[in-house]
Amino acid sequence: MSDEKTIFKKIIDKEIPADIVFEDDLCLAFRDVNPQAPTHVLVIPKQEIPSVADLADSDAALAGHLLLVARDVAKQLELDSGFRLVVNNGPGAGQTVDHLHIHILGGRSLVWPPG
Ligand code: DGP
Repeated sequence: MSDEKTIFKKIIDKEIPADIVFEDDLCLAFRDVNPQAPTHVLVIPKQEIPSVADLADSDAALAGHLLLVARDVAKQLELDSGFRLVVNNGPGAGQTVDHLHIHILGGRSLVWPPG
């Protein structure tokens, strides 16, 4: 991993602003700057883990926590008719920020399969 802070680490450290919808000791959820749906939120761990592929077995509780926070944020934002969780892993999957994040997408109908 490069020594340079990722943009998400700068958001965690409050060096750059973000529209935060949820925060606790372990994670942060904020609105995506380039929304792909009427509601598009990212859930990220405060711990610097670059991607799903970098999760350790010992991160199991944290990984589960992120999923439960995504559930709670979807409820908080009233995505009652449905929402999608997406985790891009690696450049081939379109990951552009090397800090693990779960996309929450909702507020429109979502087609399958995704692109
Ligand atoms: P991915 O392609 O899965 O790595 O998604 C990264 C997302 O991060 C992308 O949808 C745009 C979003 N993003 C990038 N920079 C910023 C930023 O500075 N602020 C916010 N809120 N979102 C950002």
